[in-house]
Amino acid sequence: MLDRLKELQAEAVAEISKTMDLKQLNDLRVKYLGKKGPIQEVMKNMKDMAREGRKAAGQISNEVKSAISDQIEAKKVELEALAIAEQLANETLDVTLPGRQQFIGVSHPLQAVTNELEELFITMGYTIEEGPEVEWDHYNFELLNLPKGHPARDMQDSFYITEESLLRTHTSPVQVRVLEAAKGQGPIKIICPGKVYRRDDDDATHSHQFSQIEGLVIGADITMADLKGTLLELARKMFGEDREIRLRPSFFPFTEPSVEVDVTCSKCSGSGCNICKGTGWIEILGAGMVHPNVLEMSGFDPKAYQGFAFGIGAERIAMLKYGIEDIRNFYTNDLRFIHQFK
Ligand code: 2NL
Repeated sequence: MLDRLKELQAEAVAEISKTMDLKQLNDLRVKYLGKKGPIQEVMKNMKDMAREGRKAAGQISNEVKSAISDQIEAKKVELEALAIAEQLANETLDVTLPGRQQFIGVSHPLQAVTNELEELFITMGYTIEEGPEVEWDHYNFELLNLPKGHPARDMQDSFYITEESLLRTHTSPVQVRVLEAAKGQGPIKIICPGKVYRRDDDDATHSHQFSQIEGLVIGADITMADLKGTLLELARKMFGEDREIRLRPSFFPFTEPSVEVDVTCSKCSGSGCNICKGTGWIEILGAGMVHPNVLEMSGFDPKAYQGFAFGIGAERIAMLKYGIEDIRNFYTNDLRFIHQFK
């Protein structure tokens, strides 16, 4: 019987030393030391032995069991160390490899221009107002001194939806709605950014949808000097602190007098180049003193209140500021274009 135990021990040692994986090792533990293992089997026969012999045999069998168990433990430590070493080798990080470039979104150039202008006018005490893009003829034209039949509201130029509604052709109706809501009480200082629509054939400088930013100031003693000072701030913020502006007479149905505003060319500073076409001046927006008819129709007394208004094309400003030559670049969403304006 002792020989049989020694034999089992030798067998187990041989098998354990050969095994190379933890699962197999555990199977061997069950095989040799489990309740149905060969050692237990041998021990069952011990009950027939004499007392003295039984004691010695029990001792030996315990020694064999603990020798096998120690061997298994040692092997387990060895295999676990091997597994960790292998994992470390496989999962090595080369921290010197260059990283993958992460693309971060940027503001669309039109959004950037709008944000910059909003920021400037907020610092001057204006609030930002928005309104519907589908507008009543009443607000888009009628209350802006453009009665039915007026040449400037030609069906050719607008997207009508019904007889009385259309896609707004400017953001002025937002301002008219604010005037109306104020019920004849000033002051008012607002900026109205938004998309507007005109029936144009799209080309490098025309788009049937574009972005406008209009401003309106109403008060008891607002003059053209206030308009000029405000527009000078605007020009310097957008095109550089050393810019100058000039006002040329113009016409809009909703302002009287009306002006077109030029800024000194920031590329050649007046000496003449392709951008300013040799004149040294670039047109940036239209403006004027709010027409008394407009004030009156919206419930303001033109004897008590005056005001100025201006309209800026956001695309035009962005094109001049960033040297963009084709207005269609703003709408085709080519990321290579948009990512140039960080
Ligand atoms: C342009 C010209 C302009 C206005 C817009 C306006 C609004 C009200 C009353 C009077 Cl509620 N005027 N807006 C005034 C002058 C010019 O826009 O060429 N925009 C691109």
